[in-house]
Amino acid sequence: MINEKMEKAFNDQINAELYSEYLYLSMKAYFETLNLPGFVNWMNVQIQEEHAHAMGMFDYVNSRGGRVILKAIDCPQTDWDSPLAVFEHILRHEEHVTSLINGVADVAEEVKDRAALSFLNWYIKEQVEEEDNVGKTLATLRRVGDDAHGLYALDKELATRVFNPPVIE
Ligand code: OFO
Repeated sequence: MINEKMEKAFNDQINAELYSEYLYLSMKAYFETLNLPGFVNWMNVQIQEEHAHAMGMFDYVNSRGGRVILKAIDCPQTDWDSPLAVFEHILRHEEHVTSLINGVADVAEEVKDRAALSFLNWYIKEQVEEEDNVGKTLATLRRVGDDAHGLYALDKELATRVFNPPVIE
């Protein structure tokens, strides 16, 4: 049976993951208006990943005899100045999510829930990958600057990203 404080930390994080999904959906809508299909595809993959992150915790809380309580999802930003501004936002957001995941792991340590800590290791490693992935695209966008050809080439590259359903255990 899961500890009450641990259950609340997971429920808060489920909300944060669903907010991430919603934020990336909003960014996808922005890229649709710019007619950049590769960026739209990248967002599509990101949306599916965030949904999988939320559902991983959803299933975990249930497997531990806990109760998932869903809350309202905050309204995401709807407009940005440029693709660069979007990726700067994503990196800031993922750094924030990393600190939230670390906070959930802190609760697991506090209540001595070793099973939850072991489960959270997957998320801790995933955040390293998320930040690295976004940081690389951000660096490319900074190099591209206002060059339309560079942006077109990056859009083609982002079009190749595929969603591989994660195995979270
Ligand atoms: Fe769920 O990793 Fe991004 O937010």
